[in-house]
Amino acid sequence: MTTNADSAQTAKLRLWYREPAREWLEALPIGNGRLGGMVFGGTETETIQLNESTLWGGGPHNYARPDGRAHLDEIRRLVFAGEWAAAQDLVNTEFMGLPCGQMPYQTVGQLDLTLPKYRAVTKYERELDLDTAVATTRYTADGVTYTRETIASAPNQVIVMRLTADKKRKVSFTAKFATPQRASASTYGKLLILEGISGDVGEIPGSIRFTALASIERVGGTITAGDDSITITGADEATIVISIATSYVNYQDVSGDCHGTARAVLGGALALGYDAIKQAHLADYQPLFRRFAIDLGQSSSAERPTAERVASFAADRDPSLVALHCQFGRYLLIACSRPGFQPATLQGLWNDSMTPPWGSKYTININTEMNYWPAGPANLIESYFPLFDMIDDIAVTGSETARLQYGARGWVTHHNTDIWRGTAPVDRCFHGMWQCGGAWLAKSIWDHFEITGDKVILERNYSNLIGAAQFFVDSLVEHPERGWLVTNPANSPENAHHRDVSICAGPTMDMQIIRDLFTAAASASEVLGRDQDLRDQILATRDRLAPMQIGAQGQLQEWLDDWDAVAPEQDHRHVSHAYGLFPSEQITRRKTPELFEAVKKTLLTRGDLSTGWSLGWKINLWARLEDGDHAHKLITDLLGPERTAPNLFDLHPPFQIDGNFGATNGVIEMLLQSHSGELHLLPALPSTWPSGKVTGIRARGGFVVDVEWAEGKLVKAAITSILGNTANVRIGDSLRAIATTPGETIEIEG
Ligand code: FUC
Repeated sequence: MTTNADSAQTAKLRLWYREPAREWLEALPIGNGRLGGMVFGGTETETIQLNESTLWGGGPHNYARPDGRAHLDEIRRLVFAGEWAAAQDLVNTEFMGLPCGQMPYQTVGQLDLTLPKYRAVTKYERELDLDTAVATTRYTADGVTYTRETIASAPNQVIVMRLTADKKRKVSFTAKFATPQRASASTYGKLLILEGISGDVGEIPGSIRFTALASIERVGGTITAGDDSITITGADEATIVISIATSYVNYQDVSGDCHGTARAVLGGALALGYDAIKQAHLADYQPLFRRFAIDLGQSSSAERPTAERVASFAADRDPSLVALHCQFGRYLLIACSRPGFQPATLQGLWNDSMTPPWGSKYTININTEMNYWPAGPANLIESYFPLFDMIDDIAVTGSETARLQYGARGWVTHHNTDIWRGTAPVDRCFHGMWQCGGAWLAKSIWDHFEITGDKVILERNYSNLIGAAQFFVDSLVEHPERGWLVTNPANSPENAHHRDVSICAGPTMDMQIIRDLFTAAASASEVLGRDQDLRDQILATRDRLAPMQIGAQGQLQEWLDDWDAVAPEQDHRHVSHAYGLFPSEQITRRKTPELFEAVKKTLLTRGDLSTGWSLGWKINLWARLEDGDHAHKLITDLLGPERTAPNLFDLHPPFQIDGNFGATNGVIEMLLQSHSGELHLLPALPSTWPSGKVTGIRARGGFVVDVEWAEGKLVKAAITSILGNTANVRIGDSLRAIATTPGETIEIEG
């Protein structure tokens, strides 16, 4: 077995269409971690909608509520007394951030090309090749075949479109920027220039300046520049090189030289030319993408255009669409989470609006964490780095919030953050009064270590992990009747336990997340030989957390009290307390069989159908329940046109990228699980994928795993050990411990 995809398979790894995109959710995404483009591929006009990851509304701002601490004791008293409406009112008036909403990620605008009017267009096709990360549009018009290739280059930090024709002097167009931002467009020689400043948000003025440049290069023909447009006529070929920069330096500093940076980056790219930029792009991208390959079997539908395959997925159950969708998630993660830049937002990197849904921010009571679920298993571990950089910032702003609002050391972040690194509770108490956002993010530092064993990275992030734990050591309160240590005020994300109130103390998910955080922080302190006293304190505090409880219906209780049967929304999209089953391993089939049955009961009561990300989570949950057919049923719910756009973007609706990433990981979780110290091969194989092969899954404990199966049974597996740990390999009920040395590959026959 090889860890590289074979070419026969990668040839089919593309999204493709027989018509240009009429709307944004039909356009094809490209990205280099900082610049994003949505390519429409028209024949009369071409549009690339453009993003730069640091272009956000508003300006540097600290949202912490300076006098929040003064009201905390009374809020806590009301919560423990069961006076939820009063507690919620008090949080809304005295404890929410200032202002109590955060600021949105915004579009740069778009580059539009007006093309000649052709009499007849035939043989139209556009595609996004996932193996090369090149978007191509090709058609024949009036006897000439035109080709446009567009790439977002990470090494050169530009978006480049090359336009060619199979006859000389046939490339003609007029190019122009358009934007909803406050901006001005101009030209300078062969350069289109767009300069502007990001949007105001309430009282907070837009403060991020940006410069977008498009240099129009041509071979042959003529060029003429207007005030804000450039026209190429009768060229043999043309290349448009787009460079965009903003003045964002960090969450406190927006004084960067966007014009100088955009020009310098453009100059570097122009010196290379298209062929060299493309070669560097492939040399950079392909080693990342090709670390992992997946073949779940073929069907005749595989030859059809992508949107048709989505439309008929429920009938076809085409396994190759599942594999494509899984790989598309990996493509998107490479495109929107590159070291040195911003983490993936609710829309990754792609947003055409000034006021996108939920601000296209970071919702951290599930959505941002879900974005990073595949980072390890899908073998893109460096995708975590932008998240770790963001944690560096919110550990600082969050320590201010911890001090001012809770009188606690360490740091806290509630259910959202933005580019200004807001950490106070925002929106309404019902949604925002949740203390565990930073805790869940900090846990990813340990997830990275469990996959890689990399102590240097652990050391770099250690103080953030330990600081997240310190906050809860200081701020948990004793439950007056039960004696457990609990969060208060809290909510079980966004779910009402009684009509219109979510506020409570110690919901199950909080306890699970904090238990994981404490375990991670204590383990990290042990691995690095630091902070023994604090470690002892963390572990002693962990032992006093409220336990998971089974309620009257045999379900896993969502709250400390057994309110599940009276909660108004029985099918609520958040399945927060199932965190213990996935992503956590606090509930497993073999270690905690009663809780395992209880969480299954909870999921059955909640039902399957929900928003895209909720389905993405449930695929992983049913994989952990080792029920492959149920997990596949959820894939079917997700991959139909109601939850998957023609361009395979996940629909909440509207578009929200978490469901893409959740599903990518869910498919992997069906084929290999690594938790509880085991490598479990084919834990949840559905009957629809009788034969297949996956290569390059990264597993906890430091392994890379390839698995091949036929007739629903393991044929062989290859486990490469990176760290030399013992591989405890589970196949069904059998468990085998295999000693390994670093670099060794062990082969297992079915
Ligand atoms: C959470 C979810 C919503 C949505 C939003 C961005 O608040 O409850 O469904 O995904 O995040």
